Amino acid sequence: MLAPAAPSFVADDAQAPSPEQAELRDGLLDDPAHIDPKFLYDALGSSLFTAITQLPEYYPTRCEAEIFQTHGQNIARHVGPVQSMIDLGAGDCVKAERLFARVRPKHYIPIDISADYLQAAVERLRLSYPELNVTPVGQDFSQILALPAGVPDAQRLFFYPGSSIGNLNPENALAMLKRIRAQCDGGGLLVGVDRVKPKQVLEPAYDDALHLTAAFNLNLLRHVNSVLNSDFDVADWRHVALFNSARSRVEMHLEAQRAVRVSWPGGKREFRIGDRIHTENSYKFTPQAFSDLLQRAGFQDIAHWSDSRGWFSVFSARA
Ligand code: AVJ
Repeated sequence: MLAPAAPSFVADDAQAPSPEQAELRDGLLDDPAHIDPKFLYDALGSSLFTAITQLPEYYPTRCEAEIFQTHGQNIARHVGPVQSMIDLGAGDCVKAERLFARVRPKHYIPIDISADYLQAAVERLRLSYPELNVTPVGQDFSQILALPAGVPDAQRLFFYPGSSIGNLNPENALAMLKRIRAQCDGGGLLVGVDRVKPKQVLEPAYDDALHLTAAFNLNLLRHVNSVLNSDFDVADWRHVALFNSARSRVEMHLEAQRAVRVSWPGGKREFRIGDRIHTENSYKFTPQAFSDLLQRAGFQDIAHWSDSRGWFSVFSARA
């Protein structure tokens, strides 16, 4: 028989932090402070991101949709037959759904860190596609080392749209591409990549007139409070987005509007006015640079298609 659970005399703040809490605490104590962009995506953050994709300034989603509209047939031909489609950062699953008619997967494995948001999307999909085997995984896909049991290991297509790969620094992007290739089993990768362009186009996309991106960035502090039991006051912070051309990335930060003290069980940090917490990088590529990255990861048979303005590209590559 199991021993009855010990009564919990231990105060909350004396308990060992979870891996997520430890990660947040370490980032907050770093100089400069940083928080991983995955913390942008609680349920509200995922809804805000979906709203962002509809903003006139946020061009990537529309450019990518245009590419699939215009070049869908050629893309599907390059991809070839697909048994299972693995959707990295699936969100509302709408992008994958638009490809089902062309790619015709038998299994669909959407992976997204926002598990509740994903579940709602999957319920919709199951009604519309009763023949499709849908196996959702509510996890951060950068942490996933093995796919769920039952995913056929032939003709796998990894679908990595929306330029999410841009969140990773070049070293981590290469490592991620190598890991994807190792799991492809003769299949391939379809990945969306945002391109280098003037900062007059890039910066408004990450600092829109309606301030939805500001809300998206600031909401991260609410999510952090709920995970870390910290006491961030959203009103103390302001959204900053800028194009760092030397590093070819748009950066998002949260900047203290006054002197701020933030506490959590077992720790605290003081910020001066103007201090920043780095919350996201969104790397921009030239087609040549991204081709090189795919090649270094071991992919071959690399093709890409672009929108009419050359702002965004979709790459297809074989393992
Ligand atoms: C979902 C990572 C592709 O980098 O453009 C949108 C996230 N951040 N606005 C991006 C985001 C601010 C987005 N990705």
